[in-house]
Parts: sequence; C-alpha cells; structure tokens
Amino acid sequence: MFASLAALTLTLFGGSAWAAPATVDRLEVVEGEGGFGLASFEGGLVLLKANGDPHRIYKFARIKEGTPDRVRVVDVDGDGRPEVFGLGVPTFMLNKKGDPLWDVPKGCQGFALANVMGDEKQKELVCASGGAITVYTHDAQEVWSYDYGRRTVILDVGAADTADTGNEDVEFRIRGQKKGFWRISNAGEELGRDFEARETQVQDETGDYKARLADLLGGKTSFDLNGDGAGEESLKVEGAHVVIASSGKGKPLAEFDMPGGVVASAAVGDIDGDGKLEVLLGGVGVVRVVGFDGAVRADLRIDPARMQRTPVATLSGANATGLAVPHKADNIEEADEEALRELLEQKGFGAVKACYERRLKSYPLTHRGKVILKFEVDGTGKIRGQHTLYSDVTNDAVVGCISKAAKRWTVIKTQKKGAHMILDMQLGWTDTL
Ligand SMILES: [Ca+2]
Ligand SMILES: [Ca+2]
Ligand SMILES: [Ca+2]
Ligand SMILES: [Ca+2]
Repeated sequence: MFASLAALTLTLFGGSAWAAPATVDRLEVVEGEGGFGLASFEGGLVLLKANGDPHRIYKFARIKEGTPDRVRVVDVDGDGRPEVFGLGVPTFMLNKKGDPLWDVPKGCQGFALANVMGDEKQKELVCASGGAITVYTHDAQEVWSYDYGRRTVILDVGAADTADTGNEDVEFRIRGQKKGFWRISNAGEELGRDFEARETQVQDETGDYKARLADLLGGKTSFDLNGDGAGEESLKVEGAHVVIASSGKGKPLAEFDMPGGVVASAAVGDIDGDGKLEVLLGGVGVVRVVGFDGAVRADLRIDPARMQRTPVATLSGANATGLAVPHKADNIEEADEEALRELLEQKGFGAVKACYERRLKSYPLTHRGKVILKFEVDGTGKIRGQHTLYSDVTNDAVVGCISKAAKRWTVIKTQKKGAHMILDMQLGWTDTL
C-alpha cells in the first residue's frame, strides 16, 4: 500500500516540483563595450554582467536531430567581436547588446556560417528549416531561399568553395538518404546531388572548447587575474574544490568549494572592461562569478523553470498639433499637451503596453527597440490614420495591434482639421533568474 502511494506522489509532482536545476556546461566571456558572460545549459542561455546580474535570458529547446552544439560564438560581421547564436527551437542570433537580431521560430535543423557572398569577413547564415534552405546576411537580410518541399528534412548543412570563386556553395544531406550530398551554388541554383561533402565550416571563435576547458581547470592555463603584470594566476579544480593560485605568492588568491558540488565549466575574461579579469565557474544550477581579488562577487541560480521575462513599455516622448480648440485656449501648445496627456492617461498608453506584452508572451524573441508612430486625428476626435515613422521592433504584429487599439481612442478636445499626434515609445523587457 505504502509503495503504491509513493509512486503516485512521484507521478503527481514529477513534472515541476522535482525538476532538477540545469547544469551549466559551457561558459564564455564576450569582451568589449557592453561585454557579458555567456552561460549555456540544457534549456537555454543566460548573458550576465560582471556583478552577476542577469542581462538577458533565452530559453530554447534542443533540436532532436542534427547538430549537438547548443550555442555558437562567432564574429559574423567582421568587427572583431563575436556574436552569439542559440541553436535550437527557436534558432537565433544576438547582436552586440545581447538582443535578438535574427531568429527562426521553428529552429534550423541544419545550420552553417559561411562566406556565400560578398566580403569574406562578413559571414552569411545558412539555415535549413521546414524543407527549405535560406541564406541570410550577417545583419539578417534574406539573400535567397531554396524550397525542397515541406516533407523534406534537411540535415548536415555545410558550405565549401567548390568552384574556386571565393564564395562558398551550400551543401546538405536529406534525411533518409545516407549517401550523397546535395549542392546549391552560392547564387542559389541547384547543382544536383551525389556529391561528396567538402564542408569547410567556420569555426567557433572559442576553438576546441573542451580541450581548452581541461587546460583551464587543470591549472595549465595561467592568466594575470589582478592585472599587476606579475604573478600569474591559475585555476585548479579537484571535484568541487577550487583553488585560484598565484605563483608569485604562497597563499592562494581564493579557495572554496563550489556550491552544488560540481565544476562543469569555466571561463576567464574581462567582462566589465576595467582591465582586470573575472573568473566564471559553472556547476549544477549555479554560476559563480569571482573578481580579480579572489572575492566571490555573485552566485547566480540557474533554473530554467524560474526564469522570467517581464515586458517594459515606456513613452519616451509625445507631441500633438491641432488637438486643442484655438478660441478656447490661451496657450495652444499647452492645451494640445493637456489633451494628449488626458488621452494617454485614460486609455491610450495602457493599450500600447498590452500589445507588446501579449506579443512577448506568445514569442519571447520579439525584438526590443524604439517605435515612433504618427496618428492623424479628425474633427470628431477619432484616429483616422497611422504612419510608422520609425521602428526597430521588426514585428508587424506589435505595430498592427497598437494601430488597432488607437482606432478606439477619442481625442476629446479636438476641433481642428489636420490634427495629429506623435508617440515615441520604447519597448523592451527585463529578465530575472
Ligand atoms: Ca561581430
Ligand atoms: Ca560574406
Ligand atoms: Ca597577477
Ligand atoms: Ca574586469
């Protein structure tokens, strides 16, 4: 009787309450202005600041087939600083700020970075999804797409300069066909199948990550942690015991047991650009940030089930012309402002916020950014037209929703023909662990 009750309890709570925290099996430091640490684990990645605050959190599921890599860190725009790619469902690329620039919601079953066109320094993104191969520029513009039909599953995407043109052709394998690769020219024309793959994929910036990690954790890699130019520091890990040794002095700079009992990953780099290095250590459900002085700066809890994205929508500017009734107001500009404020307080901006919130809930990779909309107001105070003056939130659903909401607004004090108002909005989010 007891046994069956225990089994029942496990079944009931197995899904959520017993979920294990994620093991951080890869850490990187992306240096430079606005730099960050990158922690990757099954279920997502976290970008973090030097003080240990989460900067951005991205959750994504593993693609069952294809590449075992979960993240790739490669400089695709040629500015010397790597970009971060999440390879799963969704598959995405982050810009310098750590914000989404490009994404494929269903994920790429096959993914490659190659010089398909133009400058060699600027890599193109090759994504196989939904039976099609699509090439994008480093800044997310579509170059060409080749459709093999929805039922085709494309795997093992690569690229090679087979015709010695300086640009690479795309190669791939289709599921169920063991031999022979298909090839498409760099211009998107099918060259046929049964080729032997000559794949020359762009390497991850971090090279052979696991070999490098072993050297780092075994104390073989030394670094000048405190920036004094002398006394090289090194990291030695035995089980959960961590020693940051300084060869110049007898006493270690830091010595502790890793919370959670395991060190699964490590990285050393200058996250905040102050010239002194930080050490990141990843374990089960935790990332520890150690400062140049050996002090523990933060322990971040890594549990995908607890991670939250909260939308933040703010009105950074608004102005109106012609809303106020001229003969009723002494100061037209003030009266216009008053009318606009009334509208926004009573019904306006809440609707804008709701539009962004709803979209972010259904798709967490919705872009962040600025949206400036101009609304035309008719003599009855109704919104009659809307123009997008600026938007880097490249999602029409958000702007469309705002536009729809605005049609229900009424500007109470308008009388004048040709009245309009301009709303300058900032749409984004904050992430918490
Ligand atoms: Ca770059
Ligand atoms: Ca290129
Ligand atoms: Ca030193
Ligand atoms: Ca630093």
